[in-house]
Amino acid sequence: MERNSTQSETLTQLYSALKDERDQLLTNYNSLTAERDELQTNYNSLTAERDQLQTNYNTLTAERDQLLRKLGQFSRPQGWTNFSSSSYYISKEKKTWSESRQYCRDKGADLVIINNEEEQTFLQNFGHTWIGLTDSENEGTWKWVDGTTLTTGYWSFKQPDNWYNEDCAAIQPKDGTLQSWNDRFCSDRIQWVCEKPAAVSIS
Ligand SMILES: [Ca+2]
Ligand SMILES: [Ca+2]
Ligand SMILES: [Ca+2]
Repeated sequence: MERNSTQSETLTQLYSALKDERDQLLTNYNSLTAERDELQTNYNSLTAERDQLQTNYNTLTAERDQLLRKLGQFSRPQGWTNFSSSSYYISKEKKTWSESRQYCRDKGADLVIINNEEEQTFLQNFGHTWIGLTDSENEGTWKWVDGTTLTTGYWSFKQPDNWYNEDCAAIQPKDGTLQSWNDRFCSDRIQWVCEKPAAVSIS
């Protein structure tokens, strides 16, 4: 009898200990669940915040680009201006493509040849301008003024369209930095850009 009573006490203690442990585990579980919910909420609000910031960033970038374009139109450099390894002349006058080219050649230069994205981007600052590209020799084959065939073009959407036989390329910056070329009538009178190698300065 003595033995049974001891055994029963032990079981009661064990039961009580297990019950405590279960309660503790339950408490832990509840607090972990609450923590997880909190994290989920934080995550959601951070995601929303990030999306908002991204939208703001995009708006600001677009605004900056527009301001830069306006600034470029107002602060057009006089005479020749250097960029990278070339020197550029941005005209104030307006001429046909051939007259523009002649003007450049008379100055020991030629109409601009766009060799890369940096040059293309730089040239978005000066409004509508002729560039040294034409398909007047052979319709559809665009050639630079140095005789090389066009490889990378930065044409506007649906250009060149050879609308009523347009053969000379110009920049129309409103269409976006890397898609801004349009083929126009070579007889159109617009501004132009000449390019020549920048003078090497020895210092
Ligand atoms: Ca060039
Ligand atoms: Ca054409
Ligand atoms: Ca066109």
